[in-house]
Order: sequence, then C-alpha cells, then structure tokens
Amino acid sequence: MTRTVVLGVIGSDAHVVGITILEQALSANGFDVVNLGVQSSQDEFVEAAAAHDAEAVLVSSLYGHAKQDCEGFHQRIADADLEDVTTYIGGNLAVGQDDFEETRQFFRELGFDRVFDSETDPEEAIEALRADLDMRSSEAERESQSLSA
Ligand code: B12
Repeated sequence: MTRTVVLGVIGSDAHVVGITILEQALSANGFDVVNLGVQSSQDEFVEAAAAHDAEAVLVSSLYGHAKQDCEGFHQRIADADLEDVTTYIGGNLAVGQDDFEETRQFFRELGFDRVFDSETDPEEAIEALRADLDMRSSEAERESQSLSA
C-alpha cells in the first residue's frame, strides 16, 4: 500500500536542499511524496494533506523561525479534521540550538508527533514513519475486526 506524505519548508524559509534529499529518500523507500517546496504556508500544508489524503505531514525549517511559523499549525490541522495525520518537524528549529531537548519539548507541546534535529539521517525519519504509520494501520485493522466480529 502506498503511503502519501506531504513535505515542505514552512514560512519564508528558502532552504531547499534538505527537503530535496528527504523527498528522494522517501520516494526510494516507496512513499508517495507531495513536495510543496520552500516558503510554504500553514494553509498549503493543511490543504495538501486533505487533498491527497496524506498520512503524514513533514515540516522542515532551517532559518531559525520555526517557532513563530508553526504557531497555530495544529489548530488548523484540527479545524480541517486531520487529527489522525502524523506530523513531524525537523531541521534547524531554533536560533543557535543550544539545548535541543528543550526545542524538542517545545515542538512536542505544539503538537508534533516527532521532532528531528539537523543531524537527522533521512533513514531515521523513514524508520520512524514506518513505525508510526504501521502502528496506526494495525490499530485501525484491529478496530475494524472487533467491529465486524
Ligand atoms: C545553503 C544555505 C543557505 C542558502 C540556501 C540555498 C537554498 N536555496 O537551499 C542561502 C544562501 C540562500 C541561505 C540563506 C539564509 N540562511 Co542559510 N544556510 C545554508 C547552509 C550553509 C546549508 C543548508 C543545507 O543545504 N544543508 C544541507 C542539507 C542536506 O541539510 P539540512 O538542510 O540540514 O537538511 C537535513 C536535516 O536538517 C534534516 N531535515 C531538514 N528538515 C527536516 C524535516 C523533517 C521532518 C526531518 C525528519 C528532517 C529534516 O534532513 C535533511 C537531510 O539530511 C546552512 C548551514 C548548515 N551547514 O546547515 C545555513 C543556515 C541554515 N542558514 C542560516 C541562516 C540564518 C540563513 C539566512 C537567514 C541568512 C540571512 N541572514 O539572510 C538566510 C535565510 C533565507 C531564507 N529566506 O530562507 C542559519 C540558520 C540559523 C539557525 N537556524 O539558527 C544556518 C544554520 C547557518 C548558520 N550556522 O548560521 N542559506
């Protein structure tokens, strides 16, 4: 089964190399990738996730303004009834990134399911996606089995 993921760089950020590498790695591993490119708005992520029935949204940010750019993002996801969509964020998420654990905590509290730093190997994100999405489909299967039983 093909898994559709939406990928893009949020806000006014123009760093394109990271998502290009991620797109290639995801595609090579069987994911169907909707790449929004750089300088994508929150609405573009949400609209693409709804239009393509995506299972995950991967937000990238390199230029240090991720906190501001992601404010209210999960409210928009909820407003579009997309709470089941897995959300990841990665890159250089804070200016300086002195303490990544604090940064991770911040974005987890915003609602992201996983938070990755700029040292992340694309394989790591792919493994995480496989674990999260497989888990979710097994749960759905179990639910439908118990409903039909
Ligand atoms: C090339 C570059 C640029 C180019 C971008 C060209 C382009 N169109 O892509 C130019 C010169 C335009 C540029 C501009 C700016 N840049 Co710049 N740039 C870089 C640089 C040198 C390399 C980025 C890169 O391509 N890396 C290679 C790719 C493969 O790695 P990556 O982007 O980190 O992505 C990987 C991971 O982060 C991760 N990842 C990324 N996103 C996600 C998302 C998810 C979900 C997951 C799982 C993983 C993941 O996986 C990727 C693949 O392995 C970095 C420094 C550095 N060494 O990282 C600075 C850097 C990102 N830039 C920086 C800054 C400040 C800027 C400017 C604001 C500078 C300015 N004052 O104008 C502007 C911003 C312009 C804008 N609107 O975006 C800072 C950010 C500081 C911060 N966050 O604290 C950095 C870190 C430099 C620094 N040390 O200060 N930049």
